[in-house]
Amino acid sequence: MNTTPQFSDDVEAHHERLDIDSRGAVYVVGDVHGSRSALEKLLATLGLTDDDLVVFVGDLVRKGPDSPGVVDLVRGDPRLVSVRGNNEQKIVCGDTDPDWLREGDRAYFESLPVAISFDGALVVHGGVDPERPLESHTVDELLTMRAPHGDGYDGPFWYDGYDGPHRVFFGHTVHDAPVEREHAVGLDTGCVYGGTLTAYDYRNDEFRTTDPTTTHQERADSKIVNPA
Ligand SMILES: [Mn+2]
Repeated sequence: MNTTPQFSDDVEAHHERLDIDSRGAVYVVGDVHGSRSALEKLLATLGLTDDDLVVFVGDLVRKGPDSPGVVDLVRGDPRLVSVRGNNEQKIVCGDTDPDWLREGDRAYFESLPVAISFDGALVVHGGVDPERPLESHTVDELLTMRAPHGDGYDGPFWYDGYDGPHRVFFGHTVHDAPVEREHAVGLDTGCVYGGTLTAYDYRNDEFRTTDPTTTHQERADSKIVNPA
């Protein structure tokens, strides 16, 4: 399955299609949330070469201790690319104006695509509603999808009902272990809540994860999903 996803014009304007044929290793990484030290540890574990590619599922910033440090790391390395998370979107829309925000940060977040795709893979921050065509989704829906017919963290979650055609890599919903389904791979393992930072090795179909991190924010257990 190698189909380019079809979006509405609004989303397509923020969709980046990547050709990974000439790339080496390809990783997809979960929500970093300003946890620069966890990101540095993960990248050291991956040992990237010049041809490798790392795609982040968004929410690079907010909640953790060093959002600017994470922005600098990702912006400064052409091998690292990210979709926009709802936390970047809040800054783009002016809903929040964090004190760490610097000249150029907002423009950088605005430059981030809402969707990145390659092969049969689709990377978005939130997810997709399994009962509606991809073309009908808005930018906000792709950024915040969690439980389309449920109530937030009570579920049922979108990925429980999704059977393709794309394999969707996502963050946004915190899990105590990565979600691994045929058509959905959930990578937010809560590194800012004392969990881990997770990468998915696309070529080898395996997860790479840091040790549990320092807790920067407390989170109720009811807002951490067990994917089993
Ligand atoms: Mn997040």
